[in-house]
Amino acid sequence: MKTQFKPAAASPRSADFQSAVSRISNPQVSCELEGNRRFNTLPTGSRRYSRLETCATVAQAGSLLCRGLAIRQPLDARPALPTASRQNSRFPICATSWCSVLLGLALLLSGPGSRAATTITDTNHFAYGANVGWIECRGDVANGAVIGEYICTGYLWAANVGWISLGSGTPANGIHYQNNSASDWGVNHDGLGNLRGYAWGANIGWIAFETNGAPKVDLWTGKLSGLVWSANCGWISLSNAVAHVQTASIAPGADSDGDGIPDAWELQNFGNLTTANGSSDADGDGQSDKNEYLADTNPLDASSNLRITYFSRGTLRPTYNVLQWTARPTRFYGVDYRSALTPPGAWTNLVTFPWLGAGSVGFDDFGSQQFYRVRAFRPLTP
Ligand SMILES: [Ca+2]
Ligand SMILES: [Ca+2]
Ligand SMILES: [Ca+2]
Repeated sequence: MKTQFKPAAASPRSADFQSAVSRISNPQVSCELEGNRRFNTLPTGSRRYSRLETCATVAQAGSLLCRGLAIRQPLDARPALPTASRQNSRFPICATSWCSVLLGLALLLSGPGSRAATTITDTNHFAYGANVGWIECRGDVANGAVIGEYICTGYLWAANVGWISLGSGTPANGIHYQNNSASDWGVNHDGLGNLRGYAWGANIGWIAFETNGAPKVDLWTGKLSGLVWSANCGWISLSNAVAHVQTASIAPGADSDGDGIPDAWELQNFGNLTTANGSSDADGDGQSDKNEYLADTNPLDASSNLRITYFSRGTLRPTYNVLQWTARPTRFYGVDYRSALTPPGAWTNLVTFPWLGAGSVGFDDFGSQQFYRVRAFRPLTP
């Protein structure tokens, strides 16, 4: 039985923010408050705890501390996907005129539908909220969280509060959720790793992915960090001392016409799905539209494309080379070399940079002749 409870008095912007973050980041702290129980690793027991009753007391006292021990329900005991029902909800920015409409119609959007398999790894997949316990970000795998290049979709699962949706997967403009209507809400990805927007849990209302909590995915490792905010449940951490959430890939999103370019990118750059195809070059700069997508360059600007812009040899010492190229902040880069311009000379990797937007490299080359190439690649490509 779930119990109605009021949202926590503390806000994400209060002076208690840092201390709240500290508590949530260390589950032991809250565990010690209840019967001196503690754990150092993820609990695997099958016990359940009446979290919402506990949370009610804590929330009314205006504290983010939770007095209960977070016990996650074993996966095989998960109930069926819920029908739409809402016990309680508070939208964090209800001053806006569309908010009440959003809350009402969102009831229709609460149940999972058919979705892509989760991108979350099977080794690191738990988030944690002091008031809600462990949150399984793989959901039931078939309906689990999907971290995409433009948007997130899929569902998280928490034994104490049920399913949490990251968005429908079909933003109105085909690119990003606008979070301004009942039919257009969800968590966006800005392409730099920052996750922003709103998730929805039928039992707990809106969950904000916003600047204070700074939820983010490391686009090299796939590790998520930061916190998200629920007015009813307080902070939920995506990584703490004993667990974190990690995505194995960044989903490119739907490609309705099958040309290898995601719909979102085509709509963002051309406003339609017909101008670009697998071989088109709209700006005539020699780089196909598909390659401009892969390098995140502007397909409508002939001066924007991936190319080597500078090479020098012998500046520091006779064998020292410097190579520079056009770089974008959303892409990783690697440099390869080989001694002959055409096969059978095979490309060998000189360096691959584990950070976004690298645009130059300096290195010694003792060979008499080398050819170099620069590759741009999308983060966490499946
Ligand atoms: Ca396409
Ligand atoms: Ca082009
Ligand atoms: Ca271009």
